Amino acid sequence: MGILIVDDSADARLLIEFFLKKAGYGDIVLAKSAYKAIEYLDTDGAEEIDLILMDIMMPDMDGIEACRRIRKNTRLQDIPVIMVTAKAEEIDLKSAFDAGAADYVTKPIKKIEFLTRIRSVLKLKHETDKRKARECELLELTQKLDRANQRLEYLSYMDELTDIANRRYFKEHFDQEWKRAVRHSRHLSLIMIDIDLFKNYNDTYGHKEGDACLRTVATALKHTLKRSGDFVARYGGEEFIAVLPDTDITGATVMADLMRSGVSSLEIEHDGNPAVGKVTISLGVASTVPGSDKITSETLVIEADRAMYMAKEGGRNRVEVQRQKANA
Ligand code: GH3
Ligand code: MG
Ligand code: MG
Repeated sequence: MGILIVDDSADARLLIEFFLKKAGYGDIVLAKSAYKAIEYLDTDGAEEIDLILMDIMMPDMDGIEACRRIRKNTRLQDIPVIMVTAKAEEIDLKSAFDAGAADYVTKPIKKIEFLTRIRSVLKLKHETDKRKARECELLELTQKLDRANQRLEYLSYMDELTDIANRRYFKEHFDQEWKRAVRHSRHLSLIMIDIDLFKNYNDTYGHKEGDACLRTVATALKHTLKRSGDFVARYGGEEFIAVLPDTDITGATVMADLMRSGVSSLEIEHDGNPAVGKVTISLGVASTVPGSDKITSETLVIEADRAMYMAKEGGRNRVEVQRQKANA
């Protein structure tokens, strides 16, 4: 617990130091002018000093001006200042409190009163420090909690196995894109993607290999999408879905075929897919200009799904497009 004594009189400094040492305060720093005191506080004193005893009448800078400067300095403003003043200076008390002094003692110093005032100011400072530390802790905890919540929120939108968006994320994203497309009368396309004969893959290579395969396929699909607005999610077990804004059926079909050839070129062995002996996908494409016809966001998903089943029926490892609508 450090106490800084600021007094231009060497005798006064020594006397105050003597009282304090006798009362058990060991950490005492002496300054013979306000400038010296502020210089010390500005360098390394800010952390070490818990109380300043400041003489009012000093040449160069008086104690009141010094106190004002300390109060304005954000690093020092929590250190209480007790003014030490001669009786004749009582007129200065108002300006001392206006300058931010915590208390005052009069010279000649009466030991009991002096030590009592010091003790109570230090107690208050200690309590304020504790409260501030608790506030800091609380702030840190709140920030930690915020970060944890953000992470949880992120995780609740991601598929744990493949680390791409999950179905919940797809629904929210697709809904937003649908509304945006309605507002701007722009095309919106969906691609439904399903791994071919994946049950056989699990049966042949085991569930763990199956999981690894899902991850590889998900990554390949994600990397095929180049535009920043493009989006792919895991829709179910071995099903994925891509949302392509501002993309018509022709553009979406090109993307779907890039996905198909991308997965095929991974050359993942799949003996249970006898036609080609490797992992392939079947894809269904559906597209509309939302709001321009009777198609809803739900029916567009159904159409993409239907097209995907047509691809299965047509022999798998292919892209099928929704049946042309009358008004398309
Ligand atoms: P099709 O070409 O007609 O789509 O045949 P399929 O075997 O892929 O279709 P089916 O729906 O019969 O089987 C899907 C399989 O996907 C069954 C299931 O065990 C597997 N599967 C679904 N989710 C996961 C998963 O998270 N991990 C693994 N390893 N397999 C999964
Ligand atoms: Mg399948
Ligand atoms: Mg399936």
